[in-house]
Formats: sequence, structure tokens, C-alpha cells
Amino acid sequence: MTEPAKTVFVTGATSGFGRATARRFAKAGWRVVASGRRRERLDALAQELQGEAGETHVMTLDVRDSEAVKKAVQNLPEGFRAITCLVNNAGLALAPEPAQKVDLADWHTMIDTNVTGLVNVTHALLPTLIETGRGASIINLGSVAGQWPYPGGHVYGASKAFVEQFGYNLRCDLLGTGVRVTDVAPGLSETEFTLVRTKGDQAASDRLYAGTEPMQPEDIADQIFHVANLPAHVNINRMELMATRQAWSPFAIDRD
Ligand code: NDP
Ligand code: 8X3
Repeated sequence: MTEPAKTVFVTGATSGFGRATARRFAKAGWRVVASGRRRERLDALAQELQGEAGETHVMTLDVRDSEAVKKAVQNLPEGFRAITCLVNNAGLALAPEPAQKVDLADWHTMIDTNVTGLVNVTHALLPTLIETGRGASIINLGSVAGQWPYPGGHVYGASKAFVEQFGYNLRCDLLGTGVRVTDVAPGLSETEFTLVRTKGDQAASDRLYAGTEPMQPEDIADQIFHVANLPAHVNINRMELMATRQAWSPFAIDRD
């Protein structure tokens, strides 16, 4: 007897890691629920993934809107309701300048998306994930910034530290349900992340990735797929990835 298709729910599937993740799972025969705010990108993804081994359902969703998240989950079409894997990927950094120069609105947007949005989606999907039980997983996109401070990291890094600790605490409460939780924490990766962070400065984005070899969205998607497909009795708590050509710096010291 063939196993029924598993379903993955991906937030932020219109770009970067999320889109690569949707592609990776669809190719492998998983059903994919792909969401994000940009309708035209979702339509293009749906069209692209037609004919892949797994079926795809796309929907516009702003993760910051808890009511919209609840409704979207309640209204999932038949065949896409039993979720095996949640990939909490939607997120962003804003304001690379020092904390004292940042607009408060940018801090709020990061908290609303990376923290509130992630808990909105997690809360809405916990019942179905628990119903799936053994083999289910929640994969949260953290970041190296959640552990390693750097100038301009302020609320972004703090939001990713929240993601990490929230995942560990979820594990405690989900013990016995079979649902696994993993913090996938990448470093330098070439997506639209820096374009968003600099509010559309393509040259700044190009500069950051120039002359080195950042990770690509497919690298991260492969690891997310790996985590979701581990034997049901194995949980990776945190997976930190860096480009080979990235490492840490010495401490900064203020001198007279
Ligand atoms: P991208 O900017 O390429 O993709 C971000 C995705 O998040 C888009 O699909 C965007 O879709 C979605 N998104 C943003 N805000 C919302 C919202 N309010 N509701 C729903 N979706 C939203 O960046 P990445 O792929 O790089 O980022 C994905 C995740 O990985 C983020 O959480 C980021 O913090 C994290 N990360 C990135 C790293 C990097 O170096 N690139 C490294 C470590 C972690 P739309 O605008 O259509 O809504
Ligand atoms: C994104 C990676 O190094 O810009 O989370 O913080 S970094």
C-alpha cells in the first residue's frame, strides 16, 4: 500500500528560502500549501509547480493578521488540511543602521512579522500538527543573528533569539505528541533579504554578496527537507549553517 501524500505549510513562499522550500517539497511528492502576501508571485509559483509530483495550493496571507491566519487555516481545501510539516519562514530584517537611528515603525514591523506572525501561524496549526502526531514537525527559520550580536542587528537578532527559545519551549510542551521542533539558523544567504532590509537598495544588496560565495535558497531548502524527513524518533533542536566563506569577527573595543 502506498503512503498518503504528506502536506507542508510554508509561509513566505513568494521568494528566497520559502519559495525554494515549496519547490523542494513539491518535487518530492509532498502536497504544498504556499503562502505570502504577493498574489502575482504565488500565481507564478502555482503555475510553475503544476505537474510536479506533489499538488500545490497557494494563498495570500499576511502572517501578522491573526484573524486572517485562523480563517486561512480553517478554510484549507480538502486534501490540504492534515499538515505534517509547518515551515515558519516568513520574516524580514529592516533598518541596518544603529539602534539609535532607527524608526520605531521598523522595529514594530520586525516584531509583528518575525515574532507575532510566527506565533500566529504556530497557534493556528498546532491542533492539526498534534493530530498528525508522530513524524510531524515545526521548522522555524531562525538566524545566526539570534545568537551572535552585530552592529545593526538590534531587534532583528532579538526576534530570532525569540524564535530559538520559543522552539525549545514548544518542544517541552509537545513532548509525547510526536511533533518535533527545529530552529534552522542560516547565515549569509543570497535572497531578497538584503533588498528588503535596505528598502530596495539593489546596489547595497549586490555589494554584500559580491566577491564571496553566499549560500543559496536551495541550500537551505535542502536542509529543511532533510529535517522534515528524518526518522520520526529524531529531533534536531537547532541547525546553524554558514557559508564556508563566512566566520566570526573579533570583539570591537572602544579606545581613547
Ligand atoms: P526574502 O525576502 O527573499 O523572503 C522573505 C519572505 O517572507 C517573502 O516570501 C515574503 O513574502 C515573506 N513575508 C515577509 N513579510 C510577510 C508577512 N507579513 N506575511 C507573510 N509573508 C511575509 O528573504 P529570505 O528568504 O532570506 O528570508 C526567509 C526567512 O529566513 C526570514 O525569516 C529571514 O529572517 C530568515 N533568514 C534569512 C537569511 C538570509 O541571509 N537571507 C539568513 C537567516 C535567516 P511577501 O513579501 O510576498 O509577503
Ligand atoms: C540573516 C543573516 O547575518 O544578516 O538572518 O543576520 S544575517
